[in-house]
Amino acid sequence: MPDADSPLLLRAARRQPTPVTPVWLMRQAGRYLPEYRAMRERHSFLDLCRNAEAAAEVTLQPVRRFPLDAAILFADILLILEPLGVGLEFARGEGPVIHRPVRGEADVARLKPIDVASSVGFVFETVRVVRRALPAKVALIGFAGAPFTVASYVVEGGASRDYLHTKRLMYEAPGSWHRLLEILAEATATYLNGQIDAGAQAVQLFDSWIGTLAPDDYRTYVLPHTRTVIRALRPGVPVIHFGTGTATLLPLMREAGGDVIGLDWRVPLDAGWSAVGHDVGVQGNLDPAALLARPAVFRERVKAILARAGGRPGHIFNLGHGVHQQTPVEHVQALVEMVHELSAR
Ligand code: 1CP
Repeated sequence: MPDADSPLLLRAARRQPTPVTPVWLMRQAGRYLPEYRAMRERHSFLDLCRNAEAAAEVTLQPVRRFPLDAAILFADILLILEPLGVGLEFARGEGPVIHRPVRGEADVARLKPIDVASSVGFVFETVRVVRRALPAKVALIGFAGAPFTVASYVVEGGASRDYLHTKRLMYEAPGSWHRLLEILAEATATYLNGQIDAGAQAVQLFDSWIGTLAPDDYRTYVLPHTRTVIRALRPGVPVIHFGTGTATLLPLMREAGGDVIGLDWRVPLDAGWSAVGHDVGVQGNLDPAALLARPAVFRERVKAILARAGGRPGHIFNLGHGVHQQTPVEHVQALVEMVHELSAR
């Protein structure tokens, strides 16, 4: 497709000029939307993910309401863990639980190989269904968890605050740690390439919890594996590399790879962009909590973020992390419209 006809999000990811700044929101499909809650009354979360028609419907819900520049596939970063044999469950109201966490060398040695095509093939079907239904100007973003963030669930058994089991394995049994991350990196690359082959036009790698690490540990225990994933991806498809709490990690994340680095709200966008270098794009970075305030209040913050981007090609507007469940739907509507209005050039 000639660049002038390609979706704004893809042009911005390639650092080409766009008439307005493209915008999408992490967790734009989800519990703040009444139509999502209605679907969840009839299906469990895993059923929604496994049923391509239902997952496609949820993916499209926010795109029907708001003038978004991208849809993000409805799935989860942990789906890829089902075949590992660790006992993944999305418990009601509690988030993900892993019943047999991987804590030591023997646990790593016991892991089953991940056969991506047979275990998460339904995700590729969702991508095909969504792409057929989506207007040409709206890009479809595929995604996966980065090896560290996915490993943190495998080792902790669920969400965590201090990542103590994860860090103990990493420091005490580095051979097993690297083996675990190699298994995840290989499966993740296959998984993302499968999404790309099915029609995903860009992919985001979520390293949401990487901010718990100091830069030296990131360099030693994580960077090589994230780099393996990114280098294995089909050329020409933009990669967005996102994490939170990353102010001190940004140059290393950039070294690991990505055409666009996702910034959380704790770093001023211009400082973050300087830290990663202006030869990559940036995505972000409104505090998702700002959407709980009136639109007139967050409008000033949107203006400030756009001012920090300075009209430079390569900015994709997003929140600094996912939409909170308590967010009023009208505020999301106002945000998406406001980004286009205030960034028109
Ligand atoms: O109860 C429900 O309805 C399920 C809640 C839910 C949803 C809507 C979960 C369980 N996952 C999802 C969808 C999801 N997860 C998407 C869909 C697309 C979109 O953004 O609209 C995406 C991209 C994810 C990715 C994901 N899952 C991440 C990385 C992004 C992030 O938020 O940092 C992580 C860490 C997960 C794990 C996970 N899955 C579900 C929950 C509640 C969590 C987080 C748990 C925790 O805090 O550790």
